[in-house]
Amino acid sequence: MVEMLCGVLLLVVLCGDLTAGQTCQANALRRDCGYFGIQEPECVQTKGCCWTPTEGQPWCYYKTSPLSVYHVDAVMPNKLGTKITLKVSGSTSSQFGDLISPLTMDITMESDERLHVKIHDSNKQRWEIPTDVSPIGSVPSSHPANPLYKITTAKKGEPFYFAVTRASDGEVLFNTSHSDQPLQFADQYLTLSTTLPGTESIYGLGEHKVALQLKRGQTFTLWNFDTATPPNLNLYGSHPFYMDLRQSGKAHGVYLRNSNGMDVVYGNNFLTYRVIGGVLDFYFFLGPTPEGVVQQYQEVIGRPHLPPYWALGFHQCRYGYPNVEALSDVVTKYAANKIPLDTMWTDIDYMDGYKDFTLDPNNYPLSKMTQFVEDLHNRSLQYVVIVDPGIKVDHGYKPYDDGISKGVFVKDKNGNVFTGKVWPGVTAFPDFFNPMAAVYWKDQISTFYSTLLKLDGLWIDMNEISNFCNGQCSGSSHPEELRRSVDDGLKFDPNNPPYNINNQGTSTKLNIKTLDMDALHHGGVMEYNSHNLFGLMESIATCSALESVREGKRCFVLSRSTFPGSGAHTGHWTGDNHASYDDLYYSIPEMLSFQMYGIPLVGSDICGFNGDTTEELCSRWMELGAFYPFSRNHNVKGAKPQEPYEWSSVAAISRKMLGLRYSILPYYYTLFYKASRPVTTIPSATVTRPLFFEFPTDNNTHSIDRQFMVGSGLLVSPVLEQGSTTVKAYFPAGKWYDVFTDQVATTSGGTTATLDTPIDHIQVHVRGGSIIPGKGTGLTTYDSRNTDSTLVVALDNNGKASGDLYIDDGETVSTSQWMFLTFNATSSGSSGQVISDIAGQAGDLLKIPPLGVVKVLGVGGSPSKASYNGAAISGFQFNTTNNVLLLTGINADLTSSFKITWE
Ligand code: MIG
Repeated sequence: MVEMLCGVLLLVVLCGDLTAGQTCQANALRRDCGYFGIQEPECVQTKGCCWTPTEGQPWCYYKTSPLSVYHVDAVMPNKLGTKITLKVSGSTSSQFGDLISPLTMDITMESDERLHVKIHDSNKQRWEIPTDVSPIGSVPSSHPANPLYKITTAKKGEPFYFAVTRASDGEVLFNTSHSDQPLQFADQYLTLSTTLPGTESIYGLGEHKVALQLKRGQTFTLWNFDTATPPNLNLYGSHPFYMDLRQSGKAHGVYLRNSNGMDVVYGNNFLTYRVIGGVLDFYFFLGPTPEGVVQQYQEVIGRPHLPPYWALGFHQCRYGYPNVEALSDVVTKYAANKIPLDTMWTDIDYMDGYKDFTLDPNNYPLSKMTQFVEDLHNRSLQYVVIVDPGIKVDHGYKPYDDGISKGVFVKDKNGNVFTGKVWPGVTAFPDFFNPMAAVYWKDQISTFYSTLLKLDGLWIDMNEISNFCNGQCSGSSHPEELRRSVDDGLKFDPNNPPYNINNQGTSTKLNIKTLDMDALHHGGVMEYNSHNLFGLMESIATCSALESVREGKRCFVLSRSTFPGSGAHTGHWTGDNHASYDDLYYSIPEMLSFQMYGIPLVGSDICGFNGDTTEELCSRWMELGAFYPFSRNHNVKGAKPQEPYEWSSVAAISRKMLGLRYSILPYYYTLFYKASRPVTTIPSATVTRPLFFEFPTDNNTHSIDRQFMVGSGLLVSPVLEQGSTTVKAYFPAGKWYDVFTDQVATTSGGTTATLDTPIDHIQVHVRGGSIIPGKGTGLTTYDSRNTDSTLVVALDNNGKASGDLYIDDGETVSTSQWMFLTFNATSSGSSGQVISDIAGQAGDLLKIPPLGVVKVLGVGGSPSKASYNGAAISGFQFNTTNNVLLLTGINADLTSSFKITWE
């Protein structure tokens, strides 16, 4: 294009000159040439830039030249794909730095469902995410047999583009031949666009507080940042992954494996990546089901961690518990009110001067704390504390001295320890790129565990990294900090990249509330490139430290900052939400998005973190939160207390909803097991999921994010509005039963119903065709695990149902004893049966409580007796009004196959 312009317009002489041919293009991307407060004369006359006042954009901006285009220079097929080289024809100068030429594009057909396309500098190794931080899955040795995709590229000599289509129907999934926005690959600005049909639904690109289905006309910025969750803006974690669901119900996924800051612009017929470093490393997942896309993605980034069983119990936390007596008081009140509680938490309040790995000698003295934790353990409860990455700079404080002597702290550009400011004051940060940092971190956790408290898990906060200063804290912040550099030119400057991502919506500097971009990690890795990885790397070190210190028990880690791969090591809570109905709602799309990101153990602060909650809001939130995979009530310091027993109404609601939760934890735990498994004979799965995962061809489901499914069998429809006592619930096709009343809500589905849902209720329906394994309830998971097993068999319109159950000890890392059971029910008229099969097993599971109760919903005819392996079941009840068969006292041994029949 440049060549053509130069030729046709006879500007050949000028084409070699950098500034010649440049014009003011107000509608193109603007590169800021000014600073906050600059006026037109200085901008235009002194700096030779352009001036166009436009809200939300730089008013003073550089002139730009027409975009240069890459052409295909060579095409070389190889064993698993093709290698293509690209060259810029004409000038390499561009708006955001010189274009790199030549580039190499490696196309690798990694499996039938997975295509890998990587565009990088042919001559120089650029920054890439280490594979031991965020994995890349295994690459096969032979060409896939029946790829579900086709990739086409420009031919030698043609302007570059590539397109991915679905092999079965030729539908175009990704196509970069976007003439306005061709590939640009400069050192600090990499952009690529794909065209979209305009009728697709896009999900992902988190972490943001937005609707599940992303809205067009919005920029999704990925840059880990600590903020009290404003909608739309970049939050704590970065997940450069999206799912694209087409109207046909077929889905595919796109993962850009890149840790640099980026904007992803979603427009009417396009999606554009604007990335400020690294390489363009794309993975395409062909699905075609949404669940398939997620599982294929997780084959690359790593399977989710299987949490200990107790992690699925209820958790209570708050910031601002004044002392150990307050903690005991909470635990006592839970017990007195008979509200389930598995884990008590402590925020930074327990520390001495907010120093990690210490105890406040006055309010949380060691002797009392030891006793408190021992009491918890004696009652089969767990204890989790917070730990922040900032280590106080304080000679004589061992975690600091150790870090200095091992040389494990992040350095500034001059090689000195980088200092920020967090809760304890001036702090240094462990650098997990340094292999010694993992040793250092384990030492600290180990010492804390052996000399202070026998904790059961760790909560890792502030790991974006959050800093109270903008960059290094030395000196006060200068007004210049607000100015972006005006004459940095186009050479690599990590603190002032030529293209500003939309950090917090203001194109502000990258170092606000975090480190400087030239801070140095081990091996010369710059913060600029690795910023988004810190939380993931801390999660890896924390989980592995806990598993070694706690001798083979599965780690429990809860991290605020996450990245692809985090789910293998940690769960996530969605950070500082507000006690508001808006945030009650947003907790659903947030939870569902993290299922796609491979971090199934997720939930929001129940009853709301910031601000005072109300009795009504907390009621609604306890109802919804009882179904989050990770269920924790947490509150900010100074706000009104919100433990569920604070209101007798909320206490009753919590007993009812957590009671239900605990009674179906075997179902949740089985889902977690399936989430953690590679795709084998036991199908992998998400834990909670959007309705469209189960009903992709029902377009009504594509935008639903006020309801969700737990596994494939439960549909949760909460009240999310103040003052409302009804829910408009959509029932996809099928038969649906009310979990509380066993009544049939609809036999056909495809309908929206308005359901009465008073303040003490939430709508939960079981889908005909499912078998939900359960237990008796309990005040702890320990107690409920010791009760007899139960099965709810919800027959579909054909009289069939199926389900499964995973059982192990619930806590060891390499469980040598486990069992995976499948259940299948068939019936016709008044007779039917449930058969159990052992689909997988290792070792002997001794002392598993037997199956005590089977409830069958949707029974035809009117059966009069039932048997277990041929012997009559005496506890027989059939309710002719709602067609529910209840079998009790069955005493079936789960460790061998069995058959239960009725007639
Ligand atoms: O600067 O540890 O998101 O859950 O209670 C705030 C105190 C630090 C932020 C976390 C929040 C926690 C709080 N923390």
